Amino acid sequence: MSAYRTLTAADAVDYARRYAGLSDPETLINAEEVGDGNLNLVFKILDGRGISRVVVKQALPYVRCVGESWPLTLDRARIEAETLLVHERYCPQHTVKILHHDAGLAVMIQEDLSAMSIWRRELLAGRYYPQAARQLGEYLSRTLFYTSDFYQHPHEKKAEVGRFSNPEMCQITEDLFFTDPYSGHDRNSYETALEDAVAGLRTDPDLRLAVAALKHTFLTKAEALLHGDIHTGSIFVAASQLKVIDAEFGFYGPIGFDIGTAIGNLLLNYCGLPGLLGLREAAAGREQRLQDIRELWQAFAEGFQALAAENTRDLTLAAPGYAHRFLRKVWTDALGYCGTELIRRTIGLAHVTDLDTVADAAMRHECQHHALNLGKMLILAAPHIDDSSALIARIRQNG
Ligand code: SR1
Ligand code: MG
Repeated sequence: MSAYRTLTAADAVDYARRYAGLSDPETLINAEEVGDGNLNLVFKILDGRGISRVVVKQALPYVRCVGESWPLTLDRARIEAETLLVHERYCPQHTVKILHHDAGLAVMIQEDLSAMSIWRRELLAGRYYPQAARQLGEYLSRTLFYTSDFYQHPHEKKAEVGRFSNPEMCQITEDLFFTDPYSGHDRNSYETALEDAVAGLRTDPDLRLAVAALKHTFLTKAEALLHGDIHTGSIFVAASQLKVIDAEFGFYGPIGFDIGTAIGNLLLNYCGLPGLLGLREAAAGREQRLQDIRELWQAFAEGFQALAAENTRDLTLAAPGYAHRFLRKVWTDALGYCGTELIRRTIGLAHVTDLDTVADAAMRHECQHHALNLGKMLILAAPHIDDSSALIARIRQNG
């Protein structure tokens, strides 16, 4: 294990030459820093023809989008690499390949995905990938089933909960999802036009109670090894392919959190589309998002149930009908977490381009209000929304 130092572009090239396992390492000559997320350095490593061959990703010892005033654990790089390796074991078709990692340097080398596109960017441009939601549902069913108590031996599961203990990253989620938006934290960020709506979040006792329950579940329910931050900016898509990256928030938590975050990001796009594409153009995209949500849940739930029927190793959990009953609770949890993702991405520290890049201010505020109302409705009504058809009906009623 190496001692930590921040890599320069030249270091990153040298590192990739040594550790990427390429048959022609000497052809790597250049690095381009392309990190546009909130936390890390990301270098594409290019050969002499300017073709990106691998990606070197390094965690910085602080939150990149805030600066050195917010220090952050480097152990997140180990957690990210190890989470992706576990997820790759169970779902290689939809998980980025980790070629090498070093916990001391907080660095990993990943396969290059330049032939694919970030899903969020495609959704923003109104480009549709009809297979993507089903593939994401498959990724979620496989990674979450095989790391759950349905499959893992209780001793292994408990050891894995320890290996993936991720307190600093979980605290970011605990604060940004469940505390800041409902308590007027300085980190929140929104325009004055939203002030009344934001004040309403702080003063709604039923909402505060429902969010408290969601946070409590997040803190205590170690159901499976989650991705922990599965938004459309962490997913690459192509015509027939989908790959998930960026699992530094991985930990053993409630399965509904991953499902809800994923659905929440599809809904953020649903809310932003009229502002991004215009009302007429947005209509088709919105129908696609609703279809995506239906298919994501269906692929996840059917996949999980099929795996449970075939592969449940715990005799008690194998009781006929139990997996079905368990998934009902996952669905309710997911709707609540989906609501918290909509709200925190609209008024909290970390926003999404689906809403923020709407150029016309009045339209942007309308899209943002829509996201807040939808988020609130989902948090409050989650226990009364029985299935994806009922969810879609509620979304349509909400505007
Ligand atoms: C301080 S990190 C802010 C956000 O960026 C990441 O992508 C996560 O979504 C986190 O909540
Ligand atoms: Mg991320």
